[in-house]
Amino acid sequence: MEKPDAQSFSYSLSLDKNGFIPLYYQIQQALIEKIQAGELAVGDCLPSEFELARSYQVSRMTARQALHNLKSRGYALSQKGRGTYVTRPKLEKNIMHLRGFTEDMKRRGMMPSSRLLAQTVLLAKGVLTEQLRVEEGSAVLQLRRLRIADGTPMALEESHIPLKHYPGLERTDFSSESLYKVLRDKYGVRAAWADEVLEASPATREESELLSIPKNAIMLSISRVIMTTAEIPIEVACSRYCGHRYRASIRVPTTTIE
Ligand code: 16G
Repeated sequence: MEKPDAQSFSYSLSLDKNGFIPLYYQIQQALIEKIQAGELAVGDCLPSEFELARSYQVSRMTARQALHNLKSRGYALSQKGRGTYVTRPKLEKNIMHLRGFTEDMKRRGMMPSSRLLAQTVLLAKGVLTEQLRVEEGSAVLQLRRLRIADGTPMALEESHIPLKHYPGLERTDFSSESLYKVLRDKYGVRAAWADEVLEASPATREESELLSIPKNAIMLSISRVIMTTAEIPIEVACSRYCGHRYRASIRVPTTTIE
């Protein structure tokens, strides 16, 4: 089937201008339906604010709101010189689950892979010794990986793992192996809990190049220390996800309502 481009596409859907549903919402939903039906594919250009306003006979502010909502829901991204184009809807990461990237992607039916940027043995110092609860100078494996799903770069991850508890781990080929699978299968380690900090910050130049996103695009950063049931730190990590590809979710357990 031939795919229409933004210019030739017919945006002639008639809006219900007298009903209760806001016009921007009707436009936004019409565009989402076209994306979900495959009429607009990932990478396709969306009509500009001006084009939308003209086709639907609405104000530019209404058109802007529709495009803004598509972007914040992860269906589109704007880039200088390229306009607004369709992206994959955001993946929702349940931060209550201590799943590794490989397992998480497989459960979503996606094919995980990694590009290994660094795999080095460091000698622990400073704050790392406190986080990993090891002595100064203790050997620590440092991993930097670009995490990819179905060929799309999703995140940049840096992990530090104390080799004192996992001797020989540094000889694993982490361009193809899952860290959590190796720790579980070879060392019998299971994660019990983690302390996590979530933060938003702009992408650095290196990140924007590696993740193919605009410079300064918003990143969702999750830093964590993950522990065993015996309270031994397994990993100190920082995962930097593309903000337009990920969002975090959590189920808040019952507590006293105050
Ligand atoms: C997740 C972890 C990361 C860990 C990786 C292991 C978060 C925020 N980060 O991405 O710390 O290193 O999984 O993945 O959950 P792997 O088992 O595929 O190597």
